Amino acid sequence: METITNNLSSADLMQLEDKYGAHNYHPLAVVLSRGEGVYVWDVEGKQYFDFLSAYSAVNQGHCHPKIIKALTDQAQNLTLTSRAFYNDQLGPYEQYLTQYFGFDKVLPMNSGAEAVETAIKITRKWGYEQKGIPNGEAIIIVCGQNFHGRTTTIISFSSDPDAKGNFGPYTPGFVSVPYNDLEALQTALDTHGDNVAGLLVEPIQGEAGVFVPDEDFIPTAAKLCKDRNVLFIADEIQTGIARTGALLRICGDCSCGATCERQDTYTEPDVLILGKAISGGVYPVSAVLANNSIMQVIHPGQHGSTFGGNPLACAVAVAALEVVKDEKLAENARRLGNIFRARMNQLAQKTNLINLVRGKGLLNAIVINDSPESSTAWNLCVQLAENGLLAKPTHGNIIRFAPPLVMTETQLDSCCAIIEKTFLEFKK
Ligand code: IF1
Repeated sequence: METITNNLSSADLMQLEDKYGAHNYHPLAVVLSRGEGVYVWDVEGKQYFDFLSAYSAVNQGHCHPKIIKALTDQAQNLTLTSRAFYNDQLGPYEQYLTQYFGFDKVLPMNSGAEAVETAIKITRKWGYEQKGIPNGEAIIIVCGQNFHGRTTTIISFSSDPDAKGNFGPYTPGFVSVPYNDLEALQTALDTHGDNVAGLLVEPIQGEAGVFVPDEDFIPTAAKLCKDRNVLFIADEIQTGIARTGALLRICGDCSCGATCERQDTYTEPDVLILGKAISGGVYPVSAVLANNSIMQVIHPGQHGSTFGGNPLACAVAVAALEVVKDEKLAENARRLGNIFRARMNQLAQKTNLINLVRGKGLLNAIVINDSPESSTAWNLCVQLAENGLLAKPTHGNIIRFAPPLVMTETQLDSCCAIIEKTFLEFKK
């Protein structure tokens, strides 16, 4: 069989995906073949600024040399043992990761959804064995407009009909409250009281359109949970790893980029869920972190996965997390994010296409002044690609802008110029 990529054009490659691949995505018509830092190139050699970063998985930039070296070095030795045996990478990785984020233990998984499912299982088991919830009656509170992955249990509590429709029967045991609504959360906690095992929440709702809650929402929600012996579960799969200008979004406005002396802005979660950029986008790595009093509910044979904690994942993740600190990515994301939002708010004064600019660090979105059903946001992204910048709408009329955190101010300036040019020349 011919090698798959011998001089096939973008059109050829898109046709292959259309013919042989499930149609579970609707990508922009761009076929990428190389990535380096903030840049990607398509099959025909056109260069783009990547302003999506694989949905915040490539925070460290495409093919970061240190992370790639860790991957290729480890790949020469040992890639997978399963957990039937120990391996020489897992213990050091677990020590590094738990000390990096300040928890006693980690349960290593692969995809973000797997980590969310893991957190749900741990929370339920803790509810029964530690909190004394009657078996089978544990409730986990979630927020409307959430996105936590696409498994059957996770979409069971989705409010997105596309994500949920015709995938039933659904997993019970979830109660949804409006995001950023402390009163509704308090009511749910009061109504379901002793049966609530946890609250699962994104510190910023990414897929919902980079919805940044009120400053007091996360800290107060965590306190309401603490007061009622309910686990506060932070899904930082998209907002974590320096993306929002702090090591974690729940660090609030501290940008030390490390596990500092927990500034008063830090909200301590009982369970922390990480994914995506924990590996710099080089390999599927996710993790659930918690202290002993919670993680102790899991015993041999009760949870795991073939690839969870594999040597390759461990080596890659250590390198990827070292890059975050060595290159001060949290500080850079904070600084450049402020510049970006200022530039976009100036642009909003010159065009009627922009309703709102919002975000934290380098997780930002522009709400387009058109209906979610319109194709304006999509067409703007098509034009942005034409002009050399890749971004994609989330829900209908919202464009997410999330470049790799290694971007320089000069590169950001060029990207803002492309966005300004595109918006100012755009004809609906
Ligand atoms: C796709 C969305 C973003 C996540 C949070 C868990 C997961 C995700 C907060 C699951 C994953 C990805 C999935 C990806 C697109 C992207 C996404 F549009 F789907 F919703 F970022 F907003 N928690 N988000 O953001 O992690 O299992 O994917 O590793 O195409 O589905 P995963």
